Amino acid sequence: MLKSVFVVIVVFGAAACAAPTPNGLVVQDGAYEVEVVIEGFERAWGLDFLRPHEDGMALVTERTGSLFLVDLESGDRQEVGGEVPSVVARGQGGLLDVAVHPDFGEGDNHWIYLTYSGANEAGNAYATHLGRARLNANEPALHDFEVLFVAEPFDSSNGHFGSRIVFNPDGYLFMSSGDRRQRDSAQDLSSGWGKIFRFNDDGSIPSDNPFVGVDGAVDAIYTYGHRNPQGLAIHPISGALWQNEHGERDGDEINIIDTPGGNYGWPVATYAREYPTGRPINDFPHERDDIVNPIFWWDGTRYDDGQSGFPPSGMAFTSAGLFMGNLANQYLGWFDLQGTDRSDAEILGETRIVGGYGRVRDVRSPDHSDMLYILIDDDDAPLLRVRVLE
Ligand SMILES: [Ca+2]
Repeated sequence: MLKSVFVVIVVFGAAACAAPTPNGLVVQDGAYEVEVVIEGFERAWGLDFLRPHEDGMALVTERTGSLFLVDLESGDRQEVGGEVPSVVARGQGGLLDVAVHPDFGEGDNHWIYLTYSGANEAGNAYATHLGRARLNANEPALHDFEVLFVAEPFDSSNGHFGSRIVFNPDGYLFMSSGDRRQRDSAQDLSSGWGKIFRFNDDGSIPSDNPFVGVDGAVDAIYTYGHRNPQGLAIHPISGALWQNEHGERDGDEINIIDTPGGNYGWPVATYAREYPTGRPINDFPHERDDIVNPIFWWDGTRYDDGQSGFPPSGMAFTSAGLFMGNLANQYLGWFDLQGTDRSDAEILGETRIVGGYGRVRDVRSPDHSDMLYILIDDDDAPLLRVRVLE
C-alpha cells in the first residue's frame, strides 16, 4: 500500500517563493493567503475555539505557562488569570494543549481542558497531566481547576510528553502521551507513557474502554505503542480520530485511531531507524499481523530534495485536504488526501506552504472550511490565519 513515488507538488508560474525553510526547501506561494492575526507569542503550543457560542474567540497556550483569550477578528488578546495550573516549562514540557468542551456556553458549561507537564510533590520528576477548569471569559480567569488524570510514572527526563487533547463527535475526550524516551514503556499497559487515552468529559473512564478490568492496565488507555504523538484531529466525515507521531530517524507516521485496544507498533514494529547507525529498530509494521499499521509514513524515501522525514505537530482537516505543521523544516504541509477511512484513505502528494515563519506547532480549523489558524513555536512569534484559494 502507498508504495508509489511521493511527489512534492511545485506549481510553476505561481508567485515568487516565500522565504525558504532553514534547509533551503522550496516552499510554494500563490495558492493561499497568510495573514498575521496576533504577534508576540512566546513558544505558542495549543489553540482551540470557543465557537459556536462565542464565535471569533479562542484560547492559546504558551509552553512557558501562560494562557491567553484571543479575539481572532480584532487581534486583541488578554492573559487568563485565576487557577491556571503551574507547569514545568523545561525541555519539551510546559503548558501544552487546550480543548474547549463541545457544549461550552450552553447553560452553565464553561469547561476548558489543558494538558501540561507537572511536577511531583518533591519537585524533581514530571508527568503529563490532564486538567479542567471553568473559564469566565469576562474576567478572563479560570475557576474550579481540577486534575483529571496523570500519565504516570513521574520521571526526571524532559522529553516526549505528547500531548494533544480533542473531543470526538460522541463527546469522548482523547489525550495523547509520549514514551518519555523510554521505548519499551509504550508497550507496557501499566505505564501511562506512549499511549492514547479516552475519557468521559468529567475525566471518568468509559466503561467500554478496552483495558477496563484488565489486571494492572491503566484503564484510560485506548491504544498503545505510540512514540511521541503530536497531532490529534477528528475527520469531519467519518468522525474518526486521526493522529500523527514522531519516529526516530525517519518513521514519522499518520495513524487512524480506529482500533480500540490496538497496538500501534512502537517500538516493536516501526519504519524508524536507529539514529547513530540507520539500522532498523525492530520489525517493519507490514511484517507483523498484530500491529495496527500507519496509513502513511516516512521511511526516508519520500523526498528527493534533501528532506528526510516529516516531524509533525498539529493537524487539521479542511475542504482542501489535510494540513500538518512541520517542526524542524518549518513549513505547513498541505496533503492531497483521498478517501476517508482505513480501507480507502490515500495521500497522493504534498505541497509545502507557509515557510519562513518558524516551527509550525498547532494547526486548527474552526469549521473545516477553507480557513485554518496556525501557531508558530518561537520567541515573539505570530498566530497566523491561512486561507486556501481553490
Ligand atoms: Ca506506529
